[in-house]
Amino acid sequence: MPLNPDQIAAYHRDGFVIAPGVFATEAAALQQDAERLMTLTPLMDSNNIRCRWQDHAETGECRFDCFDPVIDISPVCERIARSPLLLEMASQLYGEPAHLFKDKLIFKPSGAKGYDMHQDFISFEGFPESFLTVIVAIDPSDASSGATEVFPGYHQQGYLSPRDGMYHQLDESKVDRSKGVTLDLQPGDVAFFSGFTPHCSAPNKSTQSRRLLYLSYNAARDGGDLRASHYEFFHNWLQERYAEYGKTETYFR
Ligand SMILES: O=C(O)CCC(=O)C(=O)O
Repeated sequence: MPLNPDQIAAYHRDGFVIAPGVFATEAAALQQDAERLMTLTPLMDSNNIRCRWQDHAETGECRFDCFDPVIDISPVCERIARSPLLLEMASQLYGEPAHLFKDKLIFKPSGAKGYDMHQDFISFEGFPESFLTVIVAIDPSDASSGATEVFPGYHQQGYLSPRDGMYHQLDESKVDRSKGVTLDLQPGDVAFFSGFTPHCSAPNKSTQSRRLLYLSYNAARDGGDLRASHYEFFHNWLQERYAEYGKTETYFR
């Protein structure tokens, strides 16, 4: 079930496209494995740079939010991330082979804050311009559960923040908020969006977690298989950023 020509054209025009039901038969296995991942409490340590944390939108309580990477601790996520079908779909968007670059599972528990406006591209040396992300929905994702909201067409302008090797939120004045499209997804649906597509998300106001698997790819022309070198660079970079705030005991496990 690869992408059809209309979906490929929509991706290039809008910077995103939804493909419903691609992993409908894997959704239950994904949900089960996401439950198991939440039992890996020894990994959930604020010094473990595999973990990301997010505040509760109302109480301010800081809670576990994300494993990045995830495929090395989840066989189901790895099977999907490296599935010939997903690689073929990403290749269709590139017009050449695609390589897995990055993988994370965002749990977004009930009440978790959203994400500010940003583009996923980050100007690390050698970071692929062809970076694109595939969301594989594990739970229903909609406006009430804090779905990702994308802003069509802006990807054509490229990176809209300084190329200084740092992470930047996107200056809100660069994006018309009224143009946002909520990625309404059911378990097993997938959405593709460009690394240059501005996006954000609202808090999860539902009573359930909103779990999404985020898989990012690059085109072969951008350096081939960069996943291992990306994580090596990214982990060093993260540890340097933490150290700037006096957090020097970090590790990856
Ligand atoms: O999961 C969300 O709510 C948004 C995540 C996101 O934008 C990101 O990880 O780049």
